[in-house]
Amino acid sequence: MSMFLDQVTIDVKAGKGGDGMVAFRREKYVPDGGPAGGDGGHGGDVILVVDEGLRTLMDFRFNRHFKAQPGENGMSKGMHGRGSEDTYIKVPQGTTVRDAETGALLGDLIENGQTLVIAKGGRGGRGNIRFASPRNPAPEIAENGEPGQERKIELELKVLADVGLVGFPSVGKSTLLSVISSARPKIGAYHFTTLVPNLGMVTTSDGRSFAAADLPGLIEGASQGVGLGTQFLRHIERTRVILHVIDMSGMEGRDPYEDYVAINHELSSYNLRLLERPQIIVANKMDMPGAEENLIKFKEQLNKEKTDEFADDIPVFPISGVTRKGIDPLLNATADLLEVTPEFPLYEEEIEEETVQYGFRPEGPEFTIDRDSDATWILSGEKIEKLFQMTNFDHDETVMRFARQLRGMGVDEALRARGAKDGDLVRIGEFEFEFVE
Ligand SMILES: Nc1nc2c(ncn2[C@@H]2O[C@H](COP(=O)(O)OP(=O)(O)OP(=O)(O)O)[C@@H](O)[C@H]2O)c(=O)[nH]1
Ligand SMILES: [Mg+2]
Repeated sequence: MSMFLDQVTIDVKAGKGGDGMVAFRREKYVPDGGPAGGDGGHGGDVILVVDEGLRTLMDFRFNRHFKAQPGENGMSKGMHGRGSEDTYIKVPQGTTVRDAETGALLGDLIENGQTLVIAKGGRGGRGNIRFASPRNPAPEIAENGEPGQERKIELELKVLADVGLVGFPSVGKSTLLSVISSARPKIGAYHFTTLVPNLGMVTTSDGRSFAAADLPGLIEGASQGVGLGTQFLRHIERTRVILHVIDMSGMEGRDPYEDYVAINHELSSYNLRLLERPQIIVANKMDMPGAEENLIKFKEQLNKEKTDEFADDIPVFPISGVTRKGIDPLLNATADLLEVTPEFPLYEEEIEEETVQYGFRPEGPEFTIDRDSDATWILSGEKIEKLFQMTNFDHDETVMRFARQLRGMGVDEALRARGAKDGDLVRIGEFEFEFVE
């Protein structure tokens, strides 16, 4: 199991709004004071924020539940509850955010400090001051705070690099990165030394620079999840140029050209058009005996596979990461290719405009009616359940307001149409009441 976490689902719950208060002024010599219950404060949002100091989603290994604080309840003397602070969750640059239930893309977080609200705090319930009217100057009505939005969010990390180093395990990707940048990836004579993509800034001899990442080794079947699999192919998605590193010494007993074909096959099988990215072939380990002959054979085979005489030659750069031979021309060619290669848009789909979740989501019926085996009528639906949660059942007048709201939504009529009789039980969530015509 790799220690690298680049995809994780988290549960987030925004803060509930504070409850509105029912209170009355108590003034000397004034027998019945007016309403004085304040509003509840706003519940905290849950917000993602990019922190350039993070490189992985490791922090989420043991911590996947995030809750924002509720707003403060309204108070007497007309004082409103304080709104709660928002809860920030740090994510690395290159984090893609989706609604885990619908799969909808919510954002692609790139810039340091960039933020994205992923769960909206509930608004505070109104206190009884708000419900005063000439007809009802002393209402015993207050709203509870709106529940905070609750969501499952999927985070996926895609490394931000212009250039990706791709190839079989142990072909020398990390060695090359360590030579061309100040990155210090682990290098080893065994497969899958690299488990975490390493990122390095490269500067060419003529002063141009780009970001390069060595990616964990790919093997046949990677696109189907074999080896470290697709998990790492997705990091190539953001790169514009692929350096296809090949062990030209054949020291592990594989044929360099077959390696080349196999890796390209994996790139094409992964459904993200990775082969559309231009490649440079890096013929590595040229310091080894036999490498020169293998390179000649490799180029012959490469030419044979050319579709026609007008097809572009794929550039091949012989190098040795160990002796640092051939590095300069490779880097200059890479910078040249970057200059003429556009970005490949990662998402063709639109990022979903976050509609503010105040009030009620328009989709879906306002309520549904079912009948339980014990003949109780069951009311459900997002709007009706939220209305229920925002009702303060301590005050009869508030309960009556709830009944009026249900009538206004057409609940009474619908129940009657389904055959509900006086005295039948009706249930919303855990709460039961009698149906009265
Ligand atoms: N002779 C020779 N050996 C090299 C060269 N480049 C890398 N090696 C050796 O090849 C082995 C693998 O090198 P790495 O750089 O770790 O290879 P990698 O492609 O990053 O491997 P994974 O991370 O496992 O996919 C190490 O023992 C390196 O010393 C080279 O140019 N010449
Ligand atoms: Mg490596």
